Order: sequence, then structure tokens, then C-alpha cells
Amino acid sequence: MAGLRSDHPGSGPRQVDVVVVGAGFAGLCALHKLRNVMGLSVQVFEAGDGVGGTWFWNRYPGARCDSESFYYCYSFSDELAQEWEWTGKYPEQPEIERYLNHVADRFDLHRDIQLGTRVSAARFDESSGRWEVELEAGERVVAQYLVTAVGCLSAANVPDIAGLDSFAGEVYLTAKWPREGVDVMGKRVGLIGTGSSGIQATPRLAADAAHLSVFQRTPNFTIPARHQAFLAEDQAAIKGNYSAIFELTRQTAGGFPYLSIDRQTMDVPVEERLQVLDALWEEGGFKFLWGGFSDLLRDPAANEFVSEYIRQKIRATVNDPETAELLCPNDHPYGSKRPPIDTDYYVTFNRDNVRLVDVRSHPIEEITPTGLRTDDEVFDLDVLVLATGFDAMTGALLNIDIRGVGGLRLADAWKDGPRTLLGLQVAGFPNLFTITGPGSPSVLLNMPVAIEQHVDWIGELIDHMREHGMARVEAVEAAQDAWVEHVAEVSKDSLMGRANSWYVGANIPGKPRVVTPYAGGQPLYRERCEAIKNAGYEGFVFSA
Ligand code: N01
Repeated sequence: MAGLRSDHPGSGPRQVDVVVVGAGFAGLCALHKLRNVMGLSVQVFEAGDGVGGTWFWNRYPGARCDSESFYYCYSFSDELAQEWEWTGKYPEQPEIERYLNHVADRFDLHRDIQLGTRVSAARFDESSGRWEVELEAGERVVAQYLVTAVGCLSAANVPDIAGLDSFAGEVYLTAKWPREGVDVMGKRVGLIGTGSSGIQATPRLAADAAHLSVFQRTPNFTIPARHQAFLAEDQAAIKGNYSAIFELTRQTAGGFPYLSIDRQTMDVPVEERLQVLDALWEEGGFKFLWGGFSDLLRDPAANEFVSEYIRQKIRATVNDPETAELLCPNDHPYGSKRPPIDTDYYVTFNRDNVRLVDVRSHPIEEITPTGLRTDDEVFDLDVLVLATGFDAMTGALLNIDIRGVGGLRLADAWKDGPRTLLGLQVAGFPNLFTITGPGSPSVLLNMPVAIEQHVDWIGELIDHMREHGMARVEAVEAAQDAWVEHVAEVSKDSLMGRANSWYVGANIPGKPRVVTPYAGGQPLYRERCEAIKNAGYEGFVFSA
């Protein structure tokens, strides 16, 4: 029976089949599949006071999804897809949070989600073959399987800037924005960070603040989103076509429902190339990266052509030539970092109350009680906003003290970089599954597609074990080594390794530099997952 627990008050820790850590897109999907569909007893622990994960925490002004609403959603239920009405192309955070709460209500998920509960540790007990999961408050729960759904971008990076604690004004992380909102009306605001979060927040903060100083260390290429509200006919067209849309998302390299074009940039005459880029610029969104030419992440010359096209757009938009030049990226190829999508970012620098401060040439020296000091100037601030990113892909996993066979700590197993088989399992950590883990395509895909594929694969594996009377599964070290090598190999074709981005861990001091997501594309990844399954889970070892 779904939700059945062998609870014996007073006779040791609670026992369930599965503990899931996190109630974002991945955790909700896992709970639905494992409990509602497969009948396992599942307990989800969620640190936040609500469901939503990323879409619970990142409620900063301007937070909006960069993927289009109609495919950035679950495909596992036709009824859900038909009944939910997205209001427009790129939903804002509150709308996605409402969607995920609706999913939790509709599939009766809340009763197995314990909110406000952080998992602090998990230890595999070899004698029982069970995971002992420890909560921050001290309680323990025992489970046969431990499924992490902790998100790839959830461990916020607080920069190590001298004096940060001394600031007498208000400090906010975009990644942990207060639920009650922040009023910056009439205040002097400083924003550190110009990644996707900073780029989305800048125009909104500028609109309300008395003055906004954007402290930029590295300029970023961003493409206009061109958000539009949906009309009734847009809704009808989407809903009438949903099964084909979802099917396509499972086939394309990035999990988007668009076929990519096999066209090499430099093979196309310059005039035509520019026409293609103009049309994509007008359309907006991620399509700019893959919808015109297929070689931007492989051919440096093609990439430079497109990078220069974007720089020209910046120069044409920003009135002050010096500011425009500072906004032009020149240290990494376009798309080698996760490309942000914006609404009115560059034009915001034409406002009288906004200033771009180049902290590459003049580094931040310290935060003072009254503001921020660079090596050549003092800035008086009332509010400091940190849009300084995440310890991506491994941070949230390693924040839990996970110990496998022989007490091996995950942090030690991964001291030179994460090692997984398919991004789903780790040798030495039986019955642990890492949804969208390092070594899987995850962040390079439309996330819900990546999540559903992982959850289905895990569910099938658990079914297989139940059918064959197996209680324990573990990745074989040699198979894991081969996968890690394959992940490194496929990334060599991409320019991704050239940027100092969170894709390679370069944003976190001391983190090993490894291209962490699987860059071989969704079709090849799915093919590998299927082949391994069809070969009786080759590379995994089972025991009763
Ligand atoms: O973080 P980032 P993010 N002094 O790491 C700067 C997803 N996302 O939260 O580049 C000064 O990209 C840092 O500078 P530098 C998306 O996948 C999605 O913006 O290291 N600056 C950089 O400018 C995205 O890629 C959506 O030189 C410092 C910035 O902080 C990912 O999350 C929306 C600094 C961090 O940029 C991460 O984006 C938002 C310091 N000490 C995010 N430390 C949607 O889809 C850091 N920086 C809606």
C-alpha cells in the first residue's frame, strides 16, 4: 500500500523503503513515481518551509524561468498537462512555485513531505543493508534506498569578502530571498554578481532603488528573453499537441521540443549568417545558442563571429561607450558558460540611477559597516545583494555527510572531482541514487526532462531488484571509471571547458576543475542508460 510505513514508536528509528532528500522538481517527481505508481513507502525531507526547491528559494525580483513554460514542466500526467494553464512564455518564480504546489496537492504528495527539515548525514549500515538518515534536529530514519533530489544549483555561494559580517545595512542572497520580499524603494543598493541571477535582478532593482551599483567582475553574454503572455489560441495549440511536444523533448540534444539545425556557421555567407542571427535575436531565448548554427560550441571561429554579433548589440544598446565596452565579454566563448536570458538588462545601464562598477580592474577590498570599498573608491549602501552563484552539482550533496561502505565519506571519494556511473550511482555507496547527479546531462538539459528520465530509470531498477529478490545494488568501480573517462572525453569536443564557470567548478576556490555535466547530449546519454539496463544493468552489482 502506498505510504505504508513500518513505524514502531519507541522501538527504534522509523523505517521506510525510500528516503528522498529535497522536494523540488526532482523530489516531487520521485515521490509520485516511487509511492503513487510503485507502491513503496517514501519519506521526503525538505529544508525549505514549502515545496519547490530552486523555485522556493530563488524568489528575487525578476526571477523567471529561462526555459519556456509549456515544456519546463512534468510530462508524466496528461491530465496535469491539460489542466494547468501557463500564463506566458517564460513564467516568473511565483507561477512555477504555484505549479509545483498544485502538483503536490493534485498527487497527494504533501502527506509524505516533511518541510523545514534538513538532512545532515546518511550512513550505509552494512549489516542491515540500510541507510541511516540523520536529520539536523537529531532524529534518525532508516531506509532501504536513499534518493537525493537536492538540485544542481542549490548550495549558495557566499563570497569570502572581508568585512561582510560588519555591514550594518541589509544583506540578501538572491538564492535565499526572503519570502516576505524586500523593499528597496528609495534605497542605495549594491549588487555583486552578473550571472543569470544578477542579470535578471538588475532591471527590477534599478526600477525601485534610489541608486543601484552593479559590481561586475566578469561580463556575461545575455540574450533577450522576449517574454509574451499566452493567448487562448497559444494554449490551445500547445495542449492539442502535447504528446508530440513531450516526445520531442525526450529526443533532442538539450531536451527542448525543437529540432536543431545541422548548419555550420562559416559555411554560410556572411549576409545570410547575419540574417539568421537577427531573426534569432528578435525571437529571443536559448534558441540563439542552438537554433541557427550547430557548431557554436565546437568551432572557435564560428563562436567568435556570434560573440562579436552580441557585443555589437551591447554597443548599440548602451549609450555610454565606456560602460558598453565594460559589458562586452571577452574572456570566454559565448555559451561556454550557461548563457543567461534577460529582460531589459543592457538598457538598464542607460538609467541615471544605475552604475556599472568594474571590480575586475578595481577589486573589492572589503565590505564596511556603511557599504563597500574597492581599491580606488568607497560606495555607501543601504542594501547589499549577493548574486554570487552556487557550489554547483556537488555542493548540496557534499553538504550532507554521506558515508558508504567501510565508512567511506562521499567527500573523500570525490576529493579529486565527482565520480559516478551515469551520474546516478557511486561505487561504494549501495542503494544511493543521485537524481541529476554529476556526470549526467542534468544542467545541460531542460531540467524536468532530465529529472523524469532519471526517476524512471531508478524506478525500473528498483522494480528489477524486487522482481529478482535483490536488496542491494552498487556501481562497479571499473564501470564507474569508464563512465568518468567517457564524460571527460565527450567534453573535449566542447568549448565549455574554456570558461571559468560553475560547469567546471572554477567559481569555488579550491574545487577540482572538472567538466561536471555530461556534454554528450541527451540521445547518447539515454542510449547508454538503456543499453546498460538492457544488458541486465551491466556495470552494477546486485546482492540479495
Ligand atoms: O551564478 P553565476 P547565478 N566578487 O555563478 C560573481 C541558474 N539560474 O546565480 O564570473 C565579485 O552564474 C561572479 O563573477 P565571476 C543558471 O543555470 C537559472 O547567476 O566569477 N563577483 C558571477 O558574475 C545559472 O547559470 C535561472 O567573475 C563575484 C556571479 O557572481 C546558474 O543558476 C536564473 C564574487 C555568479 O554568477 C547560476 O547563476 C538564475 C566575488 N567575490 C540562475 N563571487 C533561470 O533559469 C562571485 N561573483 C531563471
